[in-house]
Amino acid sequence: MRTTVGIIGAGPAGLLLARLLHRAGIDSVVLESRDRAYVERRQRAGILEQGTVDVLREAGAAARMDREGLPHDGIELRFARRRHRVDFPALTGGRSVTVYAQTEVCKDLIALQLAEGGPLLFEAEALAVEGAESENPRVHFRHQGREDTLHCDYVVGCDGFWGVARTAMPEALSRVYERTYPYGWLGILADVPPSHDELVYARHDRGFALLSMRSPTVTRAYLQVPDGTDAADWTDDEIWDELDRRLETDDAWRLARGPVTAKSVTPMRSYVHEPMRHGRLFLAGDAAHIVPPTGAKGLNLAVGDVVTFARALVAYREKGDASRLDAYSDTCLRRVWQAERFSYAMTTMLHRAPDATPFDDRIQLARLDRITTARSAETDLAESYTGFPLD
Ligand code: RFL
Ligand code: PHB
Repeated sequence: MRTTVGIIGAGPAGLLLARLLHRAGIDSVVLESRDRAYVERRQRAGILEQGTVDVLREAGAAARMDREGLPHDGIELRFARRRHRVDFPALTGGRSVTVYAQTEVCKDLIALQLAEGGPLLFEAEALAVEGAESENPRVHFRHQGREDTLHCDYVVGCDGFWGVARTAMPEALSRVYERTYPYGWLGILADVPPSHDELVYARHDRGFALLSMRSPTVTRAYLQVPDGTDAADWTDDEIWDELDRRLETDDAWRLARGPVTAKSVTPMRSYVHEPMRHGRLFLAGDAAHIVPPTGAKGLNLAVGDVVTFARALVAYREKGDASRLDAYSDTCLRRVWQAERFSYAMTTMLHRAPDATPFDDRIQLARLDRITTARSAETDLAESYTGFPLD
């Protein structure tokens, strides 16, 4: 099998890249180790930055998002039983975000790819990438019990944190920057209308809580839990009771409860692999970097990487200008580190570490107080949350 761009992984990064290349007249093949139903059901991100929304529109992949996505002009910070709304458009000159689940973005892109694009092979597991330094890198893969080789001009590893592409980077060149956190998120989906019309990020002495949504009738919520927690250890009533405590306010606000339809625990980490390119092998999305979910940045970073790659490849093919391909890693990493900074800041401001001291608590409250009283601090949050420009 032969193609111009071999794409490993059909998460948001791989699927959007295939779509962008198809629109630019460049052929690709996507290899995905899981089956279609699994990829379409995996519960993950929920917030699309303005730039991500714009890219999906340009890619002709926004019809359902424009109908069903929920535009949000702010978030609420909750701490010390107080509520503070951060008004995005007022602070950023009109920018906002959209609530539209990653599952739906993936379903839309898969349907378009199968109808209009190049091959998208499910249950096709990449085993190894070879020849990154040569003119024709190769991906060895297994599909329907048979081993095969995909010959490419470029390989883009969009295969997530546990993928195979990153392992093809020479160890001597690789640098890893990493931090794990001593807590995770217990996430639920519930059949009940969200209790607030915007997302609520809460700092509480018992730990962080987030109230989000998937639609006007479905609530998504998260609780900070100790590392190693099993979702089955929490009954539905215990989850609602704990959300109630951590989201409490001094006013008449009340949390509505409903049947919990899904429950899972996510560990938290910050991780960056540098460089993001070696020869003709490029890494994009979670394959190269992970952020803790508190800043809602992971999916948006994945989108940024593949937009940068697609634009660079088009510039090279149309104008013979290789400078953007050469700069791929540096261009992406500048944005990645801004997202790492913001996600780390949000995480450490809102979560309570198991060894937190009264001093740490006071510093967290002072940081929140600063955001609610200094326009410069609030603007920094609003600009970071709604997203950095794509190059
Ligand atoms: P993905 O989505 O992990 O996709 C990688 C794909 O590669 C496949 N794969 C392979 N295929 C072939 N051969 C192999 N050897 C392979 N190895 C792996 C996998 O099956 C998979 O289909 O990576 P991608 O595309 O880079 O996308 C990244 C995003 O999924 C991720 O960053 C976000 O979900 C993070 N995230 C959030 N991001 C946001 O922007 N906003 C949010 O609000 C947000 N909330 C979240 C999140 C992630 C969460 N979890 C569960 C980690 C909330 C949570 C709870
Ligand atoms: C979500 O709705 O899944 C979600 C929203 C905001 C975050 C993380 C996750 O920061």
